[in-house]
Amino acid sequence: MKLVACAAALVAAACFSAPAVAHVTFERAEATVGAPYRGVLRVPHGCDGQPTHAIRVSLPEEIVSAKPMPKAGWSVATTSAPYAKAVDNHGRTETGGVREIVWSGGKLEDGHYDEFTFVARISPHATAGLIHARVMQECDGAKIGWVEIPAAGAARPANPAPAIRLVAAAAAQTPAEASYRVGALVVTAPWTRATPKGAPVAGGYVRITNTGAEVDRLVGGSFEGARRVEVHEMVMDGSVMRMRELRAGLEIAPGQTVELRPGGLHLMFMELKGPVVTGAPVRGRLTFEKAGSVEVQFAVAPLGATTQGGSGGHGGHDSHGGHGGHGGHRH
Ligand SMILES: [Cu+2]
Repeated sequence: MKLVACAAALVAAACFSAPAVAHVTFERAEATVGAPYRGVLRVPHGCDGQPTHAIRVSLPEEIVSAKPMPKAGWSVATTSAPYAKAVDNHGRTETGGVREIVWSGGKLEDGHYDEFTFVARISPHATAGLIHARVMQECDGAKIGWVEIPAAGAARPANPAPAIRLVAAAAAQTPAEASYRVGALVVTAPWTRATPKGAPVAGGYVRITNTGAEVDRLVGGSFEGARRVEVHEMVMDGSVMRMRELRAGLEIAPGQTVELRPGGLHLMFMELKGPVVTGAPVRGRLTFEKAGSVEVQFAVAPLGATTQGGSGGHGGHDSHGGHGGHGGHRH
């Protein structure tokens, strides 16, 4: 296609003198990598006084899973092409999708304003920074190409392509694993999960590796906001899984890593004074028979999470195995 960017002298003059608001721009100029994005293109005027009959948008590779919103009085058409990199869309792999959207056949008077909308997602492969969608505005016998992408540090061009600033998703998805050392023991990623209001207990999870030559035992600890801490195991009682206190502590043999996790061995924080809140780490302590005691911080995953990363928050994956939730635990 031949782009006629401000071809007529009159149009060029208009373009150079036009304030920023008179450009075709996105209503939302910021988006998050991997997140949904609603693109609303604002068209504030025609071309050289002529009414607009078509808006043609070329999407950059960072914008995926796009769907145009139909518009009364306009027909909408799309052109699809493969993506440079396939993306996952709710469990389905998409290898390609809409790359160009054209609204045409309508009439937007030069003195009027209108919006052209699509929904999409920002590719998880995208990196933070500016991206641009090239837009062709087509009128009777004239066109404006909103296609110019400014070089870094350069002045704003006469006909800038609408830009979106991509920001990285919060890095909180997979928190770095905390690690503590006490004697020959390495204590990794202590965590717990948020409790409902009024819950009397919470479970604590952690990995413990014995790098020494002697057996040690986890015998207890402390948890800010709980009266005491017990070490529990899960045992079968007939066909029902129940938890039981390990009064002699939990053995950690030399060279062994023991994992405390939901549905298995765990710490039990007894007689909570208040709810445990997602994202607000809680200070505590783990106590071992030989190595002594170590101060730790328990990360707090959402209610019902089955891993520290917080997956399983949708429910259904919880491997409580008849546990009935810690709230129903009797002592
Ligand atoms: Cu328990």
